[in-house]
Amino acid sequence: MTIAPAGAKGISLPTQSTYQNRVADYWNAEENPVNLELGKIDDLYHHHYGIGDADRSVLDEPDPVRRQERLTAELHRLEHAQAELLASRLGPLTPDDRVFDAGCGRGGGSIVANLRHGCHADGVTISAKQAAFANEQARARGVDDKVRYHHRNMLDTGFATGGYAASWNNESTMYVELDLLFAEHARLLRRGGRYVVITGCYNDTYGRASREVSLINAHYICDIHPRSEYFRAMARNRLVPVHVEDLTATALPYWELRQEAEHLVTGIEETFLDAYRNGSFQYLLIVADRV
Ligand code: SAH
Ligand code: GPP
Ligand code: MG
Repeated sequence: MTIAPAGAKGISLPTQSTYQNRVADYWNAEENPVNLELGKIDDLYHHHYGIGDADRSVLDEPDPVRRQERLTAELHRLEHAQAELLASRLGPLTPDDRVFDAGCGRGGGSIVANLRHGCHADGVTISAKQAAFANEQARARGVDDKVRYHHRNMLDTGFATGGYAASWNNESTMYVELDLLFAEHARLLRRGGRYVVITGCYNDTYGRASREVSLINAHYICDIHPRSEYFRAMARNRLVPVHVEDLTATALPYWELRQEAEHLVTGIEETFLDAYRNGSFQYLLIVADRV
């Protein structure tokens, strides 16, 4: 890997790949109402999908403005439920503990972890704009002493070895090579630390990546891994699963409702529904111990 000098202190950082530059461009430019309008509700900005049963009665709301508001709020509730599920799996944590949020987006996940556990959090995103936005949110909430966001590569964070009690990826593994990613988590986690991932993966029993999986890859500029690769790469990197859950069925109501939200749709909704329904794509939770 080429090493480029990184400024006055003479620290060397690995050069970001052309692919990673394109991913950063996507997230620096991203302003979808489905993310910003939901986040505005309670200043928890999520870039993941939702889980659980949807209250579809919002669709029957007669007042058109109120209908939009209720749809937005219901989608946010489902996304928030996913963030809570992940945070609930981070294990017992104390306010002195530190957690690592790999691919943190606009920062909602780290805030949810801090609210639940009182812990310190370091979020990392390849987008400078997201890191600045998330730090501003932490400041506004008054938690910037404990929750910090960094414009860095999650494969090479520069954070302290063994300094973390828990770490996670919430819908951010499809941007990186899993061996490199899990090696960095294993380095950062202390022994007995907890790693959690929620991700979309392609289903090995279907065969290779389906048309729908390829369309999702093109839409987000990502590269969805097969399910099997998660377990192989974890085993190679001292991460031992303690809990695995197929969230596919519980992920469907979110997409069915989102498809009805004309003020929020991005055009990828039908593809997700097809991908889940034809069995080529799965929504997965894996909880692992760092041994
Ligand atoms: N986990 C967040 C955001 C998921 S969106 C949430 O649940 O809300 C995917 C995120 O991965 C984006 O923030 C993007 O910037 C980040 N990302 C992609 N590749 C990355 C890399 N190599 N290093 C750090 N962040 C990366
Ligand atoms: C983030 O959500 C989307 C991803 C990280 C990429 C792909 C995820 C998979 C599970 C395949 P977002 O909230 O930014 O997306 P949207 O704008 O569609 O809501
Ligand atoms: Mg979204």
